[in-house]
Amino acid sequence: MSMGFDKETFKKSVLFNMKNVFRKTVDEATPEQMYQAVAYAVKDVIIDEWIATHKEYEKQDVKTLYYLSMEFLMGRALGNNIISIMAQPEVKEILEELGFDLNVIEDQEPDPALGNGGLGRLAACFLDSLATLGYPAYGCGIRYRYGMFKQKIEGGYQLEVPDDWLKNGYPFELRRAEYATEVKFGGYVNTVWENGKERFVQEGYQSVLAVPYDMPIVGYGNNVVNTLRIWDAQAINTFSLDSFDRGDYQKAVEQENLAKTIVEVLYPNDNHYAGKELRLKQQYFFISASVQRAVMKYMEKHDDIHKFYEKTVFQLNDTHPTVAVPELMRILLDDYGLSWDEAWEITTKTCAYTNHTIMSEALEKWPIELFSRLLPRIYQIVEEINRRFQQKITEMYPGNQDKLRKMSIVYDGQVRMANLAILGGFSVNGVARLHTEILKNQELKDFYQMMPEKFNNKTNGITQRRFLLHGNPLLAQWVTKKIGSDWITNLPHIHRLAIYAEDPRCRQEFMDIKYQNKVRLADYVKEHNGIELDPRSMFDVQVKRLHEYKRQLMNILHVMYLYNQLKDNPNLDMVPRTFLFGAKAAAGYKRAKLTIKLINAVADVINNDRSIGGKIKVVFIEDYKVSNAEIIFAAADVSEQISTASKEASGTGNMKFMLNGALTLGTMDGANVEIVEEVGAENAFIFGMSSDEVIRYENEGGYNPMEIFNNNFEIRRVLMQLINGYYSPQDPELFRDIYNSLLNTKSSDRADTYFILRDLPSYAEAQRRVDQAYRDEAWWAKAAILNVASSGKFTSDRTIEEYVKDIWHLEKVKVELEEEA
Ligand code: RUG
Repeated sequence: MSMGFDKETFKKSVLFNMKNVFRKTVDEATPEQMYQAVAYAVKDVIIDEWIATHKEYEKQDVKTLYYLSMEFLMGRALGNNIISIMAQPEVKEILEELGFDLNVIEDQEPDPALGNGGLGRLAACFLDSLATLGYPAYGCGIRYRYGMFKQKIEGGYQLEVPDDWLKNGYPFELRRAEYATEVKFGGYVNTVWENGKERFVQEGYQSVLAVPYDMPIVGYGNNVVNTLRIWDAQAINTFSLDSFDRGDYQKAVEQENLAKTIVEVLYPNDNHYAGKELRLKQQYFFISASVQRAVMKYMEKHDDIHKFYEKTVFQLNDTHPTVAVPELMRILLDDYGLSWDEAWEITTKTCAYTNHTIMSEALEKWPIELFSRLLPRIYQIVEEINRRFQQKITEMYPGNQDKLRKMSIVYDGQVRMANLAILGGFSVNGVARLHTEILKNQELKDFYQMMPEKFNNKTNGITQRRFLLHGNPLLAQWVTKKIGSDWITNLPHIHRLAIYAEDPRCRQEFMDIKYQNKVRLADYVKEHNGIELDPRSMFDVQVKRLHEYKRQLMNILHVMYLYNQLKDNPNLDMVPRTFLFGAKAAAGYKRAKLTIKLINAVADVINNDRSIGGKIKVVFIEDYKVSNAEIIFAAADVSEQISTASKEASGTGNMKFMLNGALTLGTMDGANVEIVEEVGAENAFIFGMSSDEVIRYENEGGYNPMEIFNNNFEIRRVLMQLINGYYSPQDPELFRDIYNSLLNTKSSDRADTYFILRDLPSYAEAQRRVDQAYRDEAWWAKAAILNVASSGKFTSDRTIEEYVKDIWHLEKVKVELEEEA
């Protein structure tokens, strides 16, 4: 139990909140009101630790990490915070005494879904690990009024429903009006002469007030509470008659509108750059506010801005926060009057960049016209950075136009954010070993050749505290019973489980837990989707964002193939299997949305066909999000990680499945490579082309899916079913686009861009191995336990320690709470 926690005080605090916030007694309260009352009581406990942590940071004058990210996919806070203050049994008891069930109360909390997928969830796991390890850090982001949309499935189609997560207020946040900061857009740059020096001033601009809201990030059992600071926008001049009189009416209205729209909504694109002006406004908005605040905070305690980097590090989570580079330059040049060289040295010693993708469609390239109009002074600085860099390229590679073309920051009418991020910082990292190698040898080869010392790998990780301790309590208790609780803060200790993989009784216990978790998921799906699942069937799961490169299409094509086999031979000997899908598609991504429709259409046909004796079931779980993900991982037997090799930078879902004892069915892509290395290829099912093969085909051509279509009857039959109305009798043409994407060069640059048909036979073969293996329950249980036991490397605690050692150079801080008098 946490030092600051006292059961009686806590109970009183819940009752007090109920009375003061809702004017109710406990027996009149709804579960939602109870959730709020408990959440405020938890915040009460946390707040002392939060204050103590920041006091300690100030006292020790620590170096601080600012993790700059457009996305933080936090998931619910209440359950996690109760676990972190180590008061779960007590809070559960108190609630029972008051007639409530903690699970039901936790379910009242909206998922703060300020992120799309892996990138935002990684940021959330990192914050958890930073606090648990005791490192001084802020997460800096945007307080989107609407987070990731809620997904409804109607008639098999995805519908997007706004996520009004702040509707009832959010108990854990604190508004910090005292740190509000002005952010300027547009206008023009004027030059003024001051003391014989040229100074640049932005004039005629519009501005908004960035107002921070702080959320506590509670370390596990160590009294450390860090901060996620998300910025809201407010109009600076609220509309007034005064301004009307002065003729500023138009401007006042515009500023009001700007503030309203800027934080309105999270762009729901994962791994895709849409080039929208509002998105660039969002980026500059939260970056300018965060960087200004970081400089101000530093200057409150120090007098020499030249040493800023000794106390501050900015980690850029992908290119989205890259304007931090020219923004810091602007502050140093214009506000502190530093020379270019001084400012550049400080900036490049402060910033570091993480690359999360090689997908070219995700590369941010802003048109100069837009960039310079919105951020005139920032653009001037970017131009100067570019001019100096081009000079350096020319010196190093005289006459080499190719280098200039590839490496310039401003080129061909565009500002290339990745190039700016690489040049503007001291570190560039990929997120899994394979991914970093591809960056060095392919995508960023020219930069690697010029500045090899910047490049490093940091294989992603996940927090075991959310994805095992909180998400899978039965397995967590079992693990603790076997090996003690060290794994909670030291996941590699989980390796001690390996010996239990040999013990038949332990195997049985493990499978019983898996079964109970499958029942829990079945209950969830029944309640939320109205579909019955058979927990005795094998649960084969693919949950992640919907994207062509992730190849949900290959999965469903294989289900169609399997169904044909069963129709040909109803006595086919196969283990009953439930294929579960969960995925949101970006609202504008037509083919992804059509794939969701296809999955649901196939589900409709198969689930209603009694002739196959329930051997296959297909289920699309609506609204995949962090809170139901925890339930899904715990219940999975098979983890589908089937991206086209080279395309998934790392993946982190793969790690969450492994930690929960699912076996990976996957390609040699992203972190799958390292997962297989840890657990052994014999305890996973690997198939498909290697990344080298994929890259070779991409560079040299030579893949013709038509050949597969012509020569493989089974595949041809499946593809024909896409266009003969087999799954869409009302509209046989419905899936034509998917058919075309696989076979018809006209519909995309290259038919079957993601090598789905090419990998399908090898995938089907791997699926047959899965089927065979599952029949041997003892073997399966052993392999599953070994997966759990081998997951130690994939804790985000390890990832954070590596960032600290190689990039951030932070010191651990201990926080002691003063005993209350
Ligand atoms: O697609 C990548 C995942 O492979 C990776 O695990 C995750 C965290 O590093 O980031 C995902 N990602 C990449 N999300 N957006 C991007 C590009 O902006």
